[in-house]
Parts: sequence; C-alpha cells; structure tokens
Amino acid sequence: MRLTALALSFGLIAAAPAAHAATAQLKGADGKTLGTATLIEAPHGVLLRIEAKGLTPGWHGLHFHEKGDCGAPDFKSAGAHVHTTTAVVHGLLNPDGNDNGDLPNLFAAADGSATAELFSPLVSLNGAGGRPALLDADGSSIVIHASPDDYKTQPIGGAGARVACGVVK
Ligand SMILES: [Cu+2]
Repeated sequence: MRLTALALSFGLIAAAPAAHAATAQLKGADGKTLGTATLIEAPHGVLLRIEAKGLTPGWHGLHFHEKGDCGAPDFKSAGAHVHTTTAVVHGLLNPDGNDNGDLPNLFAAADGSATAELFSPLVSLNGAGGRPALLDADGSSIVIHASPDDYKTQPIGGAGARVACGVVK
C-alpha cells in the first residue's frame, strides 16, 4: 500500500507544469552531491520532496534559508531562514513562531538515506497568497542541519551546523 501511494505521488509531481516547480541539488561541505529536492507550487503552499543519501543516520533539522547561495563551505552564505517580519521567532512548536522557513525534521536511515515529502503552508515559489517567495530576487536555499530542530529554541531550534545545502532553482 505504501509503495502504491508513493507511486501515485510521483505521478502527480511529474504531471505538474514546469513553471510551477523548482529543484535544488543538495551538496555537502565537501561539494559532494547528497541528493535532490523537488518543489511544487501548491494552491496553499509548497510541496517538497527530499531524496538524499550520505547523511548521518538520525533526525536532521531542515529549513528554507533566505539566500540562494551555498558557496561558503559552512553554508552560512545561505543566510537566515526565509521570513517576512524582521523580528523572526523560530519554531513550529513555538507559540510566537513566525518563521516562514521552518520545516519538519528529516530522518536519515541507518544507511544514510532520507526520502520524504513535506508540505509547507508558509511559503510560495513566486509570492502566491502573500507568502514569501522562494524564487525572489536573491533566491533561497534548502539547508539540512547536523542535529534535529527542537521547534522551540532560538534561533534555529538547536539544529547545529549546516551539513547540506541546495539552491532552489
Ligand atoms: Cu536552517
């Protein structure tokens, strides 16, 4: 059943018009390719698929970061999280949270692979619904962190170093 559902969702994504989709090639600090992220503009948010390998097994924080720049080896060039307000409060479980780049954690299996589909109602590809646009002038990136996001503490939920980064294109 699970395989059937996966196959169906693959079909849906493949059928989406290219103008409403984007991808990000995820790379590690050593420049090695770690996988791909596929983004689809949905009526009320963005559907995100992550297919990665070579990660440390366990949970990893995952966010949309505000600049389309993975040039620095520590990926600090990707900036902070995607946001609309200047007083950004991070955390999906934080009552004051307003951080549009927040996403659920990603789990890497014992072999280092991670496959997931996530939906964010907090962003858009091009500004639909007044939500921050991932494809704005300075772009955006998807960043995978070393540790899980606790969804509450500032500024990134204790997620630690940035271990993978991909520019959304
Ligand atoms: Cu992050």
